Amino acid sequence: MKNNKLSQISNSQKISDIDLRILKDVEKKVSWLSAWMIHNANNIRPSLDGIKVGGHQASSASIISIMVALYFKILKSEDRVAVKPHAAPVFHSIQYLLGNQNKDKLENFRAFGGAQSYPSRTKDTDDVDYSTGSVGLGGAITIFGSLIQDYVTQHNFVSKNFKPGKMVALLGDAELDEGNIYEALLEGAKQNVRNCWWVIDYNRQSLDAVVADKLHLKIDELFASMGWRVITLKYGKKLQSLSKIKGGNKILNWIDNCPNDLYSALSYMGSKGWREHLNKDLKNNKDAINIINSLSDEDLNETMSNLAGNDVEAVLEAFIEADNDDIPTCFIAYTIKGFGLPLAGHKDNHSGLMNNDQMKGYQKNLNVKNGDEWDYYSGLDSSEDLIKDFLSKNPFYEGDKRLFSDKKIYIPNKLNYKNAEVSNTQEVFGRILNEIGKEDSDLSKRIVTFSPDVTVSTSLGGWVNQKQIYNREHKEDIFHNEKVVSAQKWLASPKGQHFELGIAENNLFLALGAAGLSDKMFGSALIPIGTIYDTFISRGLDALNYAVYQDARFLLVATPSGISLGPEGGAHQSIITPLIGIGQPNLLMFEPTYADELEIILRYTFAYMQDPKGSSVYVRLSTRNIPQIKREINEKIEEEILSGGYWLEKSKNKSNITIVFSGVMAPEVFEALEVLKEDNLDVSVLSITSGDRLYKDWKEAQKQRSIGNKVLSRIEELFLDTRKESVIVSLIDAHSSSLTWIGGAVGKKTVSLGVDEFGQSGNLKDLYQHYSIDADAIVDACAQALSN
Ligand SMILES: Cc1ncc(C[n+]2csc(CCOP(=O)(O)OP(=O)(O)O)c2C)c(N)n1
Ligand SMILES: [Mg+2]
Repeated sequence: MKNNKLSQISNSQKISDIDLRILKDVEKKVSWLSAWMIHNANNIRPSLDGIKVGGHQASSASIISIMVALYFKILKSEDRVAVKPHAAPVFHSIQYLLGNQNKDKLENFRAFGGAQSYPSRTKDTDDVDYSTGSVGLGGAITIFGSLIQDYVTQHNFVSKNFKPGKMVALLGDAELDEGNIYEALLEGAKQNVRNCWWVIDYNRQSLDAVVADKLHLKIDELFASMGWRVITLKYGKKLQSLSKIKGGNKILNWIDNCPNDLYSALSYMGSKGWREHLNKDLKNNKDAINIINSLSDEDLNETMSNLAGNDVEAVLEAFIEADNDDIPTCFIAYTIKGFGLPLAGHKDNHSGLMNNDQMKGYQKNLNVKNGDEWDYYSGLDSSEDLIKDFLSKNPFYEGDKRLFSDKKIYIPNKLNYKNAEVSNTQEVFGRILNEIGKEDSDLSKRIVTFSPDVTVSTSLGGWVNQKQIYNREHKEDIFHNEKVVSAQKWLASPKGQHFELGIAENNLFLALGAAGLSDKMFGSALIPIGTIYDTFISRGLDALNYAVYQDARFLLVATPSGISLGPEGGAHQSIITPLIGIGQPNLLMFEPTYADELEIILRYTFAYMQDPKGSSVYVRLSTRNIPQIKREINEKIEEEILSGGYWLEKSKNKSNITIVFSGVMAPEVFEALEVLKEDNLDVSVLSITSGDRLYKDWKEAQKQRSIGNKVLSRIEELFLDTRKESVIVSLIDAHSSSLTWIGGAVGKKTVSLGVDEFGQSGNLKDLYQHYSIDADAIVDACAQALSN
């Protein structure tokens, strides 16, 4: 508890007594409902499987005053909040009082279809702004939410009456252990983030432990060095008043010097513990001892546990005072985990639950009548009318709904680019974007790109030269002005359309998540595109997971990929990413082979991202140049390419071997085909543009068949053109299992080729030979598949 900084709050703006009385009632009600919701789920709702339900009574109790002050007095409808995951019960209770959550959902907290364990934008129905659950991510996305808010405002994409809001993160103190927090803070500092509040529930406890002493000093310094205002809320009103009594400061000093674990333990033990320690440690100070002796057990306990973060009046005053500007602000609010509950301060309280007797005692203390557990007013001091009136004036739900939408961005029937006889998909992606950049179209204006320091090496350079880098302030390109020759013109301005991020893949996905919600958050549709090296998707995977979990819509362009990046390899070769493409919900993956496929896929993606039934899209590209095929693209071919797989080569007779491949392996497939044809084998080649889509389609077909609908999936349909006893050889520059499932889907013996070990540097010939994905390996695999 060592901290020499006193709370910064002043009493300049008073809250009316009546408002305060009602707020304390609301606080009481939220405390009760959060604890009861969890108790009901664990002890009253019948259990069918004996599995622990859980919920976090202590984490919830810790942050109630903070959330009540925010939601009932401070937040306005334009503000957006990321609530710490374990405060979901508090959030749901608040929404219940505000009429956005129903009793049924609360009774079914953590049950199927009920209120979610952790606030979920997509699964909850009570107005969650940002989904949280993986600690650190919820807080961090608010920084990017704020940057995107500035972006759409400065680009005039918002309606005339749009008001910028605060992006508020409510964080547990242990969330600050997550590295992504600092990546986000640094990016925010670079981009001059504003309108962002982080409120840290500083209960000095994580899941397992009590945190190190003096941590707040580090937090203080860190935020200050990032340009944030830091406001420490330490003493509640009762403790603040001690400073005015003789001897009171001695008690405050004692608290300042009390180690975190002792303070927590005494909060748990109550008055007896406090008295014993204070009497011993302050025995030489008569005034302090007089104060201690003058307090009843209850008053002593209340006073000593009166930290500002658990005192609605103290937090409110601080929020009101900081609410007059757009400076990013971190509030370090001292709290007690489990405040007001028998679990308070106990080091094991994270997953602790009150037992039946404790709950009964708690109910009695709060005057909630038996049978009135879900009642809005039972046990409160203020009248029903007064509370109703207070709730009806809530500034958060004043005026229109907080749900926005925007009209769709028009996507043309063709994207222009110049193809060459030999080319690679990454380069073509760059060319397509460059051409879009030249247009004065809606699409050209609404695309916003992001890259974590791989802009040029993922071929976004041309686009950025035209569209400039986005920054709130205008910044000249000094190299350009000084006439230093460079292909890049890196001018930054508020009109720019590219976010040049530092090398932090978490930030890329947080930014894409925030931008991909722009239509719903700000009523401004965007087409966010992020570029990344394919292998580094894993680096930000959890942030990607959360971005798509909240149904943010964006295009992820991952390139280069696989061992096909050749000499540049080392540890840059991606192996498992197609499996991520298949396994990750809400993310449709494509891996095109040819330039014309990529054009079709991008065009489709821009529309699919905007389709309510669509999702985000991931395209895996390559820098490997391969000969292109000349063909007229018509609607049928387009459809086939987008279906996930199509016949690139079909044997005269029904085939007895099908080579199934994805991406850049086409030249090896054709080389092997020539050899196999010499043996008079009937071989067909199936190009898989999206194993992910084919797999999903197959699963859907199974579901339909299970309810009696006679349907065939695309992959099953395709294989009708093969012989019954035919075999499959699959090939991909990625883990061999990526395409193996096809054998199971169509009931055919399959030999899978791919890269199952870490990559190596080398030329493609050596590498393909070493990993057995060259033409010889394909021919061998065919022989093997046919042999037994
Ligand atoms: C990324 C991630 N790792 C681990 C967890 C498991 N976990 C849940 S809560 C928690 C500790 C949280 O402590 P703190 O943030 O201080 O919250 P509070 O004390 O307010 O409960 C941990 C480790 C998680 N939710 N997310
Ligand atoms: Mg904590």
